[in-house]
Amino acid sequence: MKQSKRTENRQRLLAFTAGLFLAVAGNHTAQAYSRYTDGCNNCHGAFYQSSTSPKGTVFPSNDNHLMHNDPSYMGNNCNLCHSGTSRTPVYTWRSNGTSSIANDGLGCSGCHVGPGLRKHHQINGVPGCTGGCHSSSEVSAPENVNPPYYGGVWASFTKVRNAGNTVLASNTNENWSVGDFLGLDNDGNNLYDLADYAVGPRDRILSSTREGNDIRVTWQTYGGRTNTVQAAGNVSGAYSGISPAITSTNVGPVTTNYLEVGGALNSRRFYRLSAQLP
Ligand code: HEC
Ligand code: HEC
Ligand code: HEC
Ligand SMILES: [Ca+2]
Ligand SMILES: [Ca+2]
Ligand SMILES: [Ca+2]
Repeated sequence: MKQSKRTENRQRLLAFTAGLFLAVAGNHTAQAYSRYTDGCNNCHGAFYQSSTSPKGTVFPSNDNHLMHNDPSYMGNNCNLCHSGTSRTPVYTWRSNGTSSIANDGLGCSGCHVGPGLRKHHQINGVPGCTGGCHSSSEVSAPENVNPPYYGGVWASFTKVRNAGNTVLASNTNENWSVGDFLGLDNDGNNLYDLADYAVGPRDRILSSTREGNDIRVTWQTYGGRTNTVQAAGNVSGAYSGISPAITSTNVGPVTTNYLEVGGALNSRRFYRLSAQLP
């Protein structure tokens, strides 16, 4: 019984052609990821009392389910995800909802909105969400748009808030895991929260300082962003890239720099930054 279920899951994974799940009602009948156990678990583990994370996330008490439902963490109402007292199956795109908003539950897609989640998988090389039901050009809402469950009429059923989280603190907004302030990449461009240009400020050059024949350019960015330093002899250009693409690590504000060897040998030098967007 267990064995055949696992084989079925593997086959569904190989047939990763339809979408992860849909955020809106309608056309839900024959999708590939109707239930969590239709294949999400192949990569993400069992969910209930499970510590598996392909992102390397550390869950409180090593339990993804607990991070989602325990009152010390997200405190999600059971029926934001569940549909009956038997607790299984769990659907990715619907649930019973809560008693006061009966039968209006969006399930996982109340927070993990379909287009953004699919794009996040795609950009990280997880194959096949697009092609069958979902187009690779489908539009996802930007990082600062809250998914349906984030507050509003759902406010008393979850503590999750603020998709474009700017607060570097645990157990608030989107940050419920251990030791990182990474929430969700809601729009699927691989830039999280402050690092996403829809949320955090633009990159800013702080200084350009002479060191002998060289110039050190120092700038303010946000962990996760990728910049290239460009230089020109005139303020209006033409600018060309002088550094490799530099990806800043960590989360939140980061100061980084690049030394242009021989930069001070130019009679005049103007610098600017370009940001690499996916
Ligand atoms: C083939 C493997 C695979 C399958 C199947 C899969 N995922 Fe993932 N998922 C990944 C990987 C890999 C990542 C992490 C990418 C990264 O490094 O951020 C990920 C990331 C995520 C994230 C984190 C998104 C974020 O914003 O950081 C969520 C939530 C998620 N998956 C949910 C699901 C759900 C729900 C399903 C089923 C509908 C599913 N996944 C199916 C491999 C998979
Ligand atoms: C974020 C969504 C979510 C919330 C909220 C949630 N659960 Fe779950 N729960 C799941 C998923 C997904 C599974 C795994 C289902 C599967 O493997 O088929 C699960 C599994 C379970 C199981 C194990 C069922 C079994 O037979 O293996 C129990 C028991 C359970 N949940 C109880 C609860 C209770 C009680 C609450 C509220 C206090 C709750 N859950 C809140 C998503 C959730
Ligand atoms: C009320 C909002 C909410 C609901 C409903 C919800 N999630 Fe989440 N989920 C989150 C947030 C926020 C995170 C990120 C927490 C963090 O990393 O700090 C997350 C993280 C995850 C991760 C961990 C990804 C990783 O490896 O880091 C998985 C997998 C996941 N959710 C799957 C599900 C599934 C499956 C369901 C439905 C059964 C579900 N979620 C329902 C808000 C929600
Ligand atoms: Ca976010
Ligand atoms: Ca996290
Ligand atoms: Ca993003």
